[in-house]
Amino acid sequence: MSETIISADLVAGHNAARKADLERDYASLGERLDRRGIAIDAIRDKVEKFAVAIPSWGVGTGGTRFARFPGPGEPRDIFDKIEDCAVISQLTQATPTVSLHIPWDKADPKRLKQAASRFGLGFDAMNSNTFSDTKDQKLSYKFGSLSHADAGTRQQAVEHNLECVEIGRTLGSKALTVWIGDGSNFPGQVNFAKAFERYLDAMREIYAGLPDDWRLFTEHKMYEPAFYSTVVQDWGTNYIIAKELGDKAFCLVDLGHHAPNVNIEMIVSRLIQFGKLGGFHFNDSKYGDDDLDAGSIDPYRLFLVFNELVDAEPSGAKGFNPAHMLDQSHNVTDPIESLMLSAVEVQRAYAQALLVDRRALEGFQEANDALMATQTLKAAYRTDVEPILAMARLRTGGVIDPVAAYRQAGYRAKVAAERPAVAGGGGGIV
Ligand SMILES: [Mn+2]
Repeated sequence: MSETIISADLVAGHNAARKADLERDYASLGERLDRRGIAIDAIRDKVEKFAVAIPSWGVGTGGTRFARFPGPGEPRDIFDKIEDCAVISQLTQATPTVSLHIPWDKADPKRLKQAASRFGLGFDAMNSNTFSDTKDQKLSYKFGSLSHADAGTRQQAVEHNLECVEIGRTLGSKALTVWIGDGSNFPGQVNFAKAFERYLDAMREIYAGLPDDWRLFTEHKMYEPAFYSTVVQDWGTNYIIAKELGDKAFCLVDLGHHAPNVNIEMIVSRLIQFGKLGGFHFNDSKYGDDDLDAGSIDPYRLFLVFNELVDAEPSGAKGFNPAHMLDQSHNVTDPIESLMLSAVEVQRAYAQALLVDRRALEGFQEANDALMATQTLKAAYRTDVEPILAMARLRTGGVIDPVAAYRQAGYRAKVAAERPAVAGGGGGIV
C-alpha cells in the first residue's frame, strides 16, 4: 500500500459531504444518456482507466523571458517535485506517472525510483535538454545541438540523449522525447538541408541506442528560441523524421507548437492514419506557445482532438497507443491546482468524445448533411460530464472536488513553511 500525503480523514470527510449530491447528479445524467443509448457506467469505466502524465517541471512556477515570479513553497529539487506530483495523483487519480527532464531532475536513479514508488507513482517518457547549457558543460548549445555545425557538439548532444535513456531504463520508463531549439535567427545563417541532414544523422545514433521495447518521440515546434527557421518546425518534418528513423520513432504533438488557427485535430488524424502518432503535450494557447492550462482557452479544440483519438480506437490503427502528458507553464496560479484542473479537462474532453454517436455521424457524412454532422459532435460536446469524472475519482480513491480538497488540506502553506523561498527575478521558462 503506497503512502498518501493528504490525510485519509480529510478525503473521507470531503467526499462524505458531497456524495449524496453527486449520486443524484450521476443518476440524472445516466437517465439522459440512457435515452441516447449510452450506458453511463461504461463511459465512467473508460474514464477511470484514462491517465495523463505530469511533467516534473510543471509543479514549479513558470515564467516568461521577461521575468519569473516564484510562488510560496516551490519545490527545491526533484524529490519535492515528486511529492507535489503525489498530491495531484492522490486527489485526481488521473496522473499516475511523472515525466522527468534531464539534467534538471538528475539524481541517483535508485533513489528516484524509491521516492516515486513510495507514493505509487511511475515514470513516463524521459526528456532530454540540449536547448540550454549547464554549468560544467564542455561545448555550448548557443548555435544548436543535434544539428550543430560542429561534430563534437553534435556528439555531446547524442551522448546526453543516450544518458537519458540509461537513466530511464533504471526508472522503468519506456520512451524518450526529444525536442531541440535548433534553428536560425537570420536568413542565410543556416543551410536548411545540411542542418536537417546533420540532425537526422545524430538522431540515427540515438535511435540505435534505444532498447527494443522503447519508443522515440520527436516533438515539433514552429518557432522559439529560433525566430527565423527551426530545424523540426512542423508535423511534416516530424513525420519525415519518424519515417527515416524506423518503427520505434513517432511524432509528438504539443498543442501549443503550431501557428494560430492550424487545424491540429486534422494533423492528429493524419498521424494516426499513417501509424506515427506518438503522443501529446497538452496545454492551451491564444497567440503562440503560451503554455496555458489545457482547455482554458479553446476547450472545443481539445474535444475535437479527442474525437479523432476515440474515432481511431476501434479501428485498431497500426501503432496506435498515444502517450498523454501535460506540458504547461504556470505563471499566475498555484501549479498544483492548475495541473489538477488540466488533468480533469483532458479527461473531460475524452469523456465527451466517447459520447459522440459515431454511427449517426457516419450516416450524416455519407449523406453530405453538414449541419447534422456538426450537430452530432456538438451534442456530445454540450453534455456536462462532470458527474462522470467526479464519480470516477470517488470510486478510485480520489476526491469529488480536487481544488476544494487541496485548499482545505492547506498543503501549500505547509510546504511553504518547510521549503525556503527561492530568489525571484530570473527570467526564462523553467
Ligand atoms: Mn512540449
